[in-house]
Amino acid sequence: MSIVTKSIVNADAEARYLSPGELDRIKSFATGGERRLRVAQMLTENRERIVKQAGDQLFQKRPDVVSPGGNAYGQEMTATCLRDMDYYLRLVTYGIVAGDVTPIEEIGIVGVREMYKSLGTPIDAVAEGVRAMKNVATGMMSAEDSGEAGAYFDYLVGAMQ
Ligand SMILES: CCC1=C(C)/C(=C/C2=NC(=C\c3[nH]c(/C=C4\NC(=O)[C@H](C)[C@H]4CC)c(C)c3CCC(=O)O)/C(CCC(=O)O)=C2C)NC1=O
Repeated sequence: MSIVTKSIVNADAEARYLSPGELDRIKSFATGGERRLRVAQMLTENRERIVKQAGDQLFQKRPDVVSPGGNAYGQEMTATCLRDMDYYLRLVTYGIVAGDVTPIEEIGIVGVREMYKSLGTPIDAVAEGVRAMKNVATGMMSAEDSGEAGAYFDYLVGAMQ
């Protein structure tokens, strides 16, 4: 839910107008809108390159996951692993557009530990892959934009610890 929807739901539950504080937060959400959309667009346009380069970095750091017996061993499993990274990059763009981590949390974090455990996927290596995507993606951005985007990658990494 975006801050706009959330504020309206809260205010209406109490049958009141939006408070000055809520209007202030909505104002800064609106003011930052252009930047957030620019960042999300940039990530969307460069998704293949970001996932590919970050995947290379991950497999260099964690050769165990792509070695025999590793969870991402073999062409098909490696492709599935890169697909998961692409899923998380997509969720980051949702968070940036919404200005809120809730969509990332609801789609990609709730239950993720149990899911990866049952798949035999080392979640710390998934977090490493997200960290690599952050490095590749923010390396392509201005300092201001990378601050905006970095926070959402950091949220994911933190939630996977
Ligand atoms: C958008 C929300 C969403 C997420 C997050 C998601 C993840 C997800 N990853 C899966 C598998 C997988 N995920 C990985 C990923 C990896 N293995 C590693 O060692 C690496 C560390 C890592 C890549 C960074 C692999 C290899 C599989 C296949 C495992 C298997 O089939 O045994 C599966 C099992 C079903 C399938 O293969 O599609 C799901 C549901 N699905 C979703 O809908």
